[in-house]
Amino acid sequence: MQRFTAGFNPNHPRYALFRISSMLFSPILWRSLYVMPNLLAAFGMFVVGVMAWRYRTQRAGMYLLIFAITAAIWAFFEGMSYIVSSAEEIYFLWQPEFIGVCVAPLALVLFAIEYVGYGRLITRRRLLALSVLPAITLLASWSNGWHGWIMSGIEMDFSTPIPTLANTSGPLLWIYYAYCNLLVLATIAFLLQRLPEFPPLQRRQVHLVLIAFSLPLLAAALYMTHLTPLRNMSLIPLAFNFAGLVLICGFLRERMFELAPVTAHEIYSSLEDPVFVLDDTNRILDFNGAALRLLQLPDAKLIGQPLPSLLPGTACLLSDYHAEHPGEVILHNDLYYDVRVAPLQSSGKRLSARLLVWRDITERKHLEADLYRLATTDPLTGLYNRRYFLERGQEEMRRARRYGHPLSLVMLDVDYFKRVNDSYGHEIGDHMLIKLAHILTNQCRTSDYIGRIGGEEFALLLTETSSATAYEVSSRLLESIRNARILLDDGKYVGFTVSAGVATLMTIDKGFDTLLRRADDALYHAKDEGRDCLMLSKMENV
Ligand code: GH3
Ligand code: MG
Ligand code: MG
Repeated sequence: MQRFTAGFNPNHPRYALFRISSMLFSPILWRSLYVMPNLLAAFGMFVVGVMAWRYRTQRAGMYLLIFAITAAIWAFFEGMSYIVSSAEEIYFLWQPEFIGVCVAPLALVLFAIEYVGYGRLITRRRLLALSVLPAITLLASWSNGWHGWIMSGIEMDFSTPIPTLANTSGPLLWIYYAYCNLLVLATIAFLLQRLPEFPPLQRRQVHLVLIAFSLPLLAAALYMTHLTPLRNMSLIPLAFNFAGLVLICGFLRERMFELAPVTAHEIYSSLEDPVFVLDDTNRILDFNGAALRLLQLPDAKLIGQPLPSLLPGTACLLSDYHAEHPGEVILHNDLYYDVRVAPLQSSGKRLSARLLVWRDITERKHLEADLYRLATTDPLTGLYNRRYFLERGQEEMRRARRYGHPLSLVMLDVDYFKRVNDSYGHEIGDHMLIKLAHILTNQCRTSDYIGRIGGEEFALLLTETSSATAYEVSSRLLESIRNARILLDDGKYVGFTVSAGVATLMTIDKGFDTLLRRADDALYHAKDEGRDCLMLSKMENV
């Protein structure tokens, strides 16, 4: 203040502006302008790193964590380098700073690719290839004293408001800068090209990445052309930090880790159900891994092949091009599939291609078959149970009436079965019932129905069979049963007989139960006659 001439009062409010401008030139303020943004950015990135720690198990989270830590290191040491004032000290700080310089840009690019759902493109090999130049640059930065590839000379620039390291980038650093810019540019170009593929919600995320990525590009351009507002102050670490912050904001706003966009292809290939895309002549245009396993053919042979020639079971399903309803396909190896056919659409436009989604329903089919068997048959003999036999009987009766065909019913009951149980035990009794079931099954036609309708009572429904034929058939059956033997535990054999009653459908039969009652009456008649014999219902003549 002594420099001011007498009569000039710098404390006068009139000179406030002057006072402020002279303060602006104070070295401390200048230094803060270089230092503070970097320290703030380092702190910001540190916070981001803490936040990203939670998500480190996801790949995007891991890239973000690596980016945040290395970007924080970068900004912190960049800030520190404006506090020290000798070239040696700055150079010393560059050693740790280069960890950030060499890792953060790549980590941010990887994070952005993962963020927009193209993480599958980052294979281990590609990652390795992308890391080569950053690794070389890092090693070179640590051994710069020998070759000067990173900094061609280490000298201070005193023309800046505070002493800074002169911008003397060596050849390798130029190459590395160009590489980073190319990486960022390539990512931008890739995203721009793919932008139309993204649904609107995810398009916002891509826009965010594009905005964030243009910042480091701008900063690099300014630094290279010496156009930074503060001379020799690199804005690149700030720009990368800021880009990271923009993405973090997106993350907070859209909770992107929960909503991480997934591309259709990823869903498609990770599906456990086989999926095919066919053209309008049913040739395969695309397929997923599960589809390949279904066909058990080499990958290369599939594209262009007509699906019905590989899987004949699909021919019927695919014959109607406009059918969209699901169909069932049974493959040769007894596998059941539910196949859904859907036309492919692209932005509202129908394409001449169809999507086939297969679902393995073999287990369900087997379960259904088991349930059906349990509901319709008797577990001991495997014959139809009473309920199912009556159902079939009613239907056959209606059919016989409609076409005027004969229909006969035979009721059979094992004679003195209680004695068999009492003398030889229940197990032998069961064997006897199974044996009887075998004889009935072997001697009847497939068009006949055989049911176990009581403990030791059986019924035969003989379709297209007159009273006389039914009598003949039953006589033969009784003969076979008479000759059958059951092996006992002591090696001896025991035989058994049955009594039978036969009734043939007549106009007086109101329903199947009437026919059943008549056959039953005839059976009791046979029992009364001394058993091991056959009686016709009283209302019929042979
Ligand atoms: P009838 O000649 O008059 O028909 O005499 P029966 O002894 O055969 O007739 P009854 O109705 O008195 O006895 C039938 C026996 O069948 C009674 C029951 O314990 C037995 N039984 C019913 N279901 C089964 C089965 O699933 N296994 C065995 N072992 N026995 C059964
Ligand atoms: Mg009985
Ligand atoms: Mg009996």
